[in-house]
Amino acid sequence: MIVLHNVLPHLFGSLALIYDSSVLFREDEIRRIWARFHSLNPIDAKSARPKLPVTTVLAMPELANNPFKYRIIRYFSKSAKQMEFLIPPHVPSNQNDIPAQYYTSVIQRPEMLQRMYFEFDDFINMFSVFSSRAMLDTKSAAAFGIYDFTEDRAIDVVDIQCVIMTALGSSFSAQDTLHIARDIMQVADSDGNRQLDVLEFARILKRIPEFMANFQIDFDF
Ligand SMILES: [Ca+2]
Repeated sequence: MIVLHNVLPHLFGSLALIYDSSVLFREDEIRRIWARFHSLNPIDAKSARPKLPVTTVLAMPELANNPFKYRIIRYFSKSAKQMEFLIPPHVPSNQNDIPAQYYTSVIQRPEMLQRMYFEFDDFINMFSVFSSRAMLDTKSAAAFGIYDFTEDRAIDVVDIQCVIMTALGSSFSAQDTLHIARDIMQVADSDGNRQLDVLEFARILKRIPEFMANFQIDFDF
């Protein structure tokens, strides 16, 4: 690990000031990630804050076939996070009606996608969290944010239904996913309040050895 503040200003000018030594990558790796970012033709490429449209990020080969790609861009793009109206206007009252298609369709509206972009710190943060070097706590915090489809900072049965339907597509009916989600919640919900906070969620992930390997994307750089 190197102290990036000493090195990067010479490479990338003021942009570098937004990084700190907690970034997992070496200097040469950051240069290559920077080159990858620019190879994707960001808007305002010569400015201090070039921006990649999220449609470009979604089309990256590493993400294009990932069923969670809309949740991933929502989690990592600062501009997307600022768009509060992305949050579904209401949770359907009947849980059998839902779920994943409802939530992802809100995010996928073209007029919303057009207003979201990745700056380089969003981009490298995504590379970092999905890297094999990231710590469990980092990955579990990101997984919590990505899987919290309803964006109320709790994982409940609806979120778990959304995760199942997003991961598995239409192989299960909404009714089936509801049963599965309730079973999972029954096991995972240690305090019985029918939802998981970030700490309960992290405790569960610690008991799942496959999580670290599964929550990994090998971005090319
Ligand atoms: Ca939630």
